[in-house]
Amino acid sequence: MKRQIIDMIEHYDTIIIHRHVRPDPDAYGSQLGLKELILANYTGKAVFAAGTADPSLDYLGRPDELPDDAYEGALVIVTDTANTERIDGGRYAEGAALLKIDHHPDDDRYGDRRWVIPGMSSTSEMIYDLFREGADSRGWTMTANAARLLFAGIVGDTGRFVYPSATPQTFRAAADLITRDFDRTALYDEMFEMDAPLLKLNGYIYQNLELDENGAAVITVTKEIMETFGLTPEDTAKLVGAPGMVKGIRAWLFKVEEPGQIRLRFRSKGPVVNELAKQFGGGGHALAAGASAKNWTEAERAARALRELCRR
Ligand SMILES: [Mn+2]
Repeated sequence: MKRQIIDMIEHYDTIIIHRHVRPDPDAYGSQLGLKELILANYTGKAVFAAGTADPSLDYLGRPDELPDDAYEGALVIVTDTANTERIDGGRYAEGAALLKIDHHPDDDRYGDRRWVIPGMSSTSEMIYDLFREGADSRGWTMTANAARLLFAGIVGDTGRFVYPSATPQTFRAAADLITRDFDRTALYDEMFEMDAPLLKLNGYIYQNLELDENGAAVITVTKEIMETFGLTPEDTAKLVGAPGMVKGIRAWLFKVEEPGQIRLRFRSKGPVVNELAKQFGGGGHALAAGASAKNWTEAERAARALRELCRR
C-alpha cells in the first residue's frame, strides 16, 4: 500500500491534503509533515494544506490559501480523519482521486484508496513509515521541519509516549526523528507549557474530580469556571489527559461547556470508550474518543454511561 501511495503522489502534479476539524498535533503533524516531505522530494509539484487555521497550533504551521481551480485533476489526501463529517474543508471530493490515511477504526470507508491501520499510535507515525518506504525505494530525504511535525504528532497522540499505543516501532520512529536538526525543547514548550490560568484550572480539576469506587471519573468545566480563570473551551484541551495521573482512575469523562453544546471527551486506561462516544453521536479510538451533548441532561447521561461501563 505504501508503494502505491508513493506512485499516486508521483503521478499527480497537484496534491491537496486535508485533516480533521478541531485539529490536534497529529492532525497538523500528519498533514503538514506529509506536505513538507512531498515538497522536499519532488520539484514542480503544487502541494496545499487545506482547512481552517487553529491559532493554538500556529507553532506547527498554517494551512494554505487554495486557488479556486486547485482541485482540478488533483490528488486529495485526507489524514487522521475517521469520517467525512469530520473533514475540515468541504471541497475534499472535488479532486481526481481521494486517498484516506488514518489510524482510527475504519467505520466510514471513504475515498478511492484507503490506508488505515487502527492499531497505529498516530497518523504521523504512518507518514513516518511512508517516508521510510520512500527513502528505501526512491531515496526520499527527511527535512528538519518534517521531522519536527511528525514528532509532534506522535508525542501528541501517545500522551508523550505514555499510552499503550506507543509500540517499539513508535519509539524507533521517534528515535530517528529526534536525530534530525530541530529544537525539541522549544517544541515541548509550545505543546505543553501552561500559563498560570491554565494551571489554576488544572488545580480546580483535581479538586473537583468525581471519582467513584470503580475508577470512573467525571470532570465538569462550566462556562462560569472558564470565565473565572479567563480561559476558553479550546484552552482546556491541554488538560484532558491530566486526570490519568490520579491513582485509581480507569476511565474519565471531561465535560466542557461550549456555546450551544457540551463537549464530551472520553479517556481510558482500559475500558473501551469509543462505543460509548458513538452512543452520543461521536467516535474515536478505543481509549480516547469524543462526542457532544446538546445539554447538561444529556451530558449527565454520558457520565452515567461511563460509570456503568466501569462497573462491569
Ligand atoms: Mn491521530
